[in-house]
Amino acid sequence: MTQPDSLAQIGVVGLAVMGSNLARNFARNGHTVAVYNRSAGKTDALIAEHGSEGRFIPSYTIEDFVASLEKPRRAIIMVQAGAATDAVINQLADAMDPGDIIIDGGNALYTDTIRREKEISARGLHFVGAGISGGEEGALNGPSIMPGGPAESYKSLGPLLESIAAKVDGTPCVTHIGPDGAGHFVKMVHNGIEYADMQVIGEAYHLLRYAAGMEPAEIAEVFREWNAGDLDSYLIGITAEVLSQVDAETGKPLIDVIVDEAGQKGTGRWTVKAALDLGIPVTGIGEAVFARALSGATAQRAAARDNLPTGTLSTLAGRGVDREAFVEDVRRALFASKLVAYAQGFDEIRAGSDEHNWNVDPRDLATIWRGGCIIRAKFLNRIVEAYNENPDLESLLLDPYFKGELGTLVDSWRRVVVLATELGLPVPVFASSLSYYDSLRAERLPAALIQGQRDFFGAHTYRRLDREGSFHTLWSGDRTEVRTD
Ligand code: NBP
Repeated sequence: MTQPDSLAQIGVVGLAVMGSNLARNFARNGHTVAVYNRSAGKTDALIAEHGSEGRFIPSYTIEDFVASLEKPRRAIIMVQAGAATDAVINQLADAMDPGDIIIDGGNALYTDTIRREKEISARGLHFVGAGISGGEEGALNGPSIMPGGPAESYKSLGPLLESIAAKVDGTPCVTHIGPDGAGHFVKMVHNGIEYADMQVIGEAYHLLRYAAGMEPAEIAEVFREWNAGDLDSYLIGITAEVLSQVDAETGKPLIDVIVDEAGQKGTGRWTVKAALDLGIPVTGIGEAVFARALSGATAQRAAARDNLPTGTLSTLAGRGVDREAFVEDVRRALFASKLVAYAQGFDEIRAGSDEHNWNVDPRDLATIWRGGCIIRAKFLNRIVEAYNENPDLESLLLDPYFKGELGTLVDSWRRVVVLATELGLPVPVFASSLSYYDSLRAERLPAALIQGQRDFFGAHTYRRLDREGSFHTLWSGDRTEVRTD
């Protein structure tokens, strides 16, 4: 179908920081971009400040916006998640024709995306829930994009998204993830992993600062060194930057003037809630979410500070620990805990994919997370290799490479958790990840006792190691065993 040159290949609705940067990214990559925002001010500001970066078609009504798009129309919504997104979807759907594609690039809850896809496809339109990671910088210079929705829409949308996505070794950090809510589910778990990754870095910093007594600038150097090895990642890199920063007003390290209460917008919490429903232990992500919640429990923390008994505490010197060796132990504990968080996140993605028949390929995720997104890291290449070698890997931890790594990390990991405990320093993700690891490899778990207790008070029955069937002991009778199935 021939169409006037003046029409736009893609449109963006919502021109706050994410939407305007995404629109600029499309324009800089040679596409004509239709732009619309509920209030005219943001549209005018985008055109006034960045109109020279490419071809933009500004509109001031949703109808004009839709009319400025070539067919099949492709419009990306970048507005506040929730009710605002629903409102814009409906306005677009009313103005569009069958076959057009509505893309929600916001941080939607995947169950909302599943619902929206049903509603929109019933109207003959395509709906794509696309997770976009990388914050405002990524939106402008190359994000990692996780589109769900019908595979058919990716044919029309994919090349456009590939042109603006981050590239690693020439491969764009975008691919079709799976139907309906798959893209937003995967983005949600990405954010959950990000929570755990940030928390383990925080725990490492805390130990170097308060166990080893190092200054922020020294610790920044340690993180710079770590960033040249296995831990090479965006988050380790920005940690060194934050720790090097000096507050202009007080001359103190910036970290020492920042209030120690971590905010959260909800995607970590969603990851844990979804994991609970799927029955997948994402202990690292869970502890990271709880650690943020605890940091914000200001009244409780104030009441407990200097008030709760500590027991006998030790120091690094008191334990005869060499500082240099300790720093290396902390690096290894960080890496091991990070491996657990990723393994758990990939477990959740597999479970979500199975539950919803999405057929998500874990290799795709590790590939598109190598660039553009917040958890981009060198070791994602290893995850791709692990799943290439064995797509049905029971756990990432069981991949021969990671298993070998864990062999070199585990003694340090144990020493760090013991030391932190003896020094009274909290390491919730280091410790819970180690417990997860020990639970996973244990010959026996206390779950047998729990089954006994459940049978005692609720006749919930148990299975036996030595024969098939379900059994119940007549606890309040003569305590003989009966078969119940
Ligand atoms: P915000 O989440 O701050 O949303 C502001 C935008 O939503 C404005 O364009 C605003 O229009 C529009 N809007 C609202 Br609020 N209610 C509306 C309604 N009823 N109808 C139409 N438009 C409405 O913007 P953002 O920080 O750029 O994020 C956009 C999306 O991207 C969100 O879903 C966010 O979760 C997601 N995201 C953000 C980041 C990030 O780093 N910030 C990263 C990844 C994903 P107005 O100008 O008329 O008020």
